[in-house]
Formats: sequence, structure tokens, C-alpha cells
Amino acid sequence: MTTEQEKAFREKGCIYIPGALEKNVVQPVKDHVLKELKGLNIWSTGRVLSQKLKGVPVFQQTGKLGQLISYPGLNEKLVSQELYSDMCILAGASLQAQTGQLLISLPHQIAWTLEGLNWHRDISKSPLRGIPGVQVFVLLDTVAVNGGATLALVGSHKLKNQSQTKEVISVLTSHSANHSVNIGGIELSIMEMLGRPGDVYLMDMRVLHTPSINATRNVRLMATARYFAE
Ligand SMILES: O=C(O)CCC(=O)C(=O)O
Repeated sequence: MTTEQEKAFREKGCIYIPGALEKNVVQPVKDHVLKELKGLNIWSTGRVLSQKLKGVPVFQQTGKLGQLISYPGLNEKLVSQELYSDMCILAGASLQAQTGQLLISLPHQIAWTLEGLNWHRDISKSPLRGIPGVQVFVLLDTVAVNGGATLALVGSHKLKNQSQTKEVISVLTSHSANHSVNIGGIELSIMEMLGRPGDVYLMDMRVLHTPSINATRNVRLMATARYFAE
């Protein structure tokens, strides 16, 4: 972890670490997921096979797939001791892991948009003071533009209250061509978690984030785990 990365994390609330993990670390997880998707008749050779999943609302699909497919020991596999130590440095505390989750989305076959997304935080509403935890996102495969990446609203860890949060979401939704806004002097911009297998994003858990539409023809394969400050 460089001083620049630490500074960027404090400033933006989310940092991108390309190549944080070797490809041979993520490949077995990717292979497992693809095998399971095929075995369950959900996705194979670039095609959605499951009629049932086609009917599931876009943002419920990832949760459903996460219930169907898991990878035992996902955290231990993906979060190396070095990565964990870096996360503790960023949080300024030791961190307690929650079980990791696969983030899988099939091509949604609709146009990409910022409207109707599900911006949220995975922490209780009140304690927006210190860093409550760090969430790690790992790319298991290439994630292309508009390919269903998690979106993080960089800077939103600085928002003081819920009414600002509501205002930001409404501005973003009503001017969906804008990927950045300034609310009360706070610069906010959307970071699409794009990249290649083994790339990692570390996010302050006060940062607003959302699933997004997968408007490509490829399945989106990521994994995430939440680490809470003790
Ligand atoms: O990328 C996604 O599907 C959503 C991720 C998310 O919201 C989360 O893990 O908390």
C-alpha cells in the first residue's frame, strides 16, 4: 500500500488496485463458477440457457445466483494476508470478515442506464463518522464498460446526512448523462469497477454503491467480501 493509495482512499473512498491478485489465484474460482453455471443449465458458451432466470428482475438475479452458486473458502482464497493488512491500514483498525459472496450477472439484454438503480450502503444509517469497514471487490474475469460492474459513488463517504444522500441520488437519476455532481461542496463521481481478472477495488463502507445493468453479451463475474472494523 503506497502513501498515494492511502491518500486516494481517504479522499475518494474507493481505490482501484490493478493486478492485486495473480491470475492463477482467481482462475480456479472463475472456472468453478462457469462449471456450475453450465451444470445448472443457466449459462454456457455465451448463451443464457435458463428461461426461469430471464424472468427474474434484473437486480434480483445476482442475489439468486449467489444463493445457487458458492465457492467454499472464498475469502481465504481471494484475500491474501497482504491484502488484509492493507485493508486494516486503510481502516485504521483490525477487521472482522463476513463470508464472501459471488457477484454474477447474466447479460440483461436491456440498454445501460443510471435510472432505477439501487444505490445503498451496507451499514446502519447512523454511524457515518469513522470508517466502519472496508469492502473488497475482486474481478474474476474481465469486466467491460456497461458490463454489469458494481458502481461506487466516489466521495459519498463524506456526505453528512441522509437528506444529502437522497439529493445526490435524485440528481444522478434525473441527469443520467452526468457521471459526476457537486453537492454542498462535495465532489461526487461514479466509478465503474472495470478491469481484468485479479484487479481489486477497496471501498470505504460509507460509500454509496449499486449493482448496474449488464448491457454486454458476457456474464459478469466478480466476488466481494465485507470487513468490519472491530
Ligand atoms: O455488483 C453488484 O451486484 C452489487 C454489489 C453490492 O451492492 C454489494 O455487494 O453490496
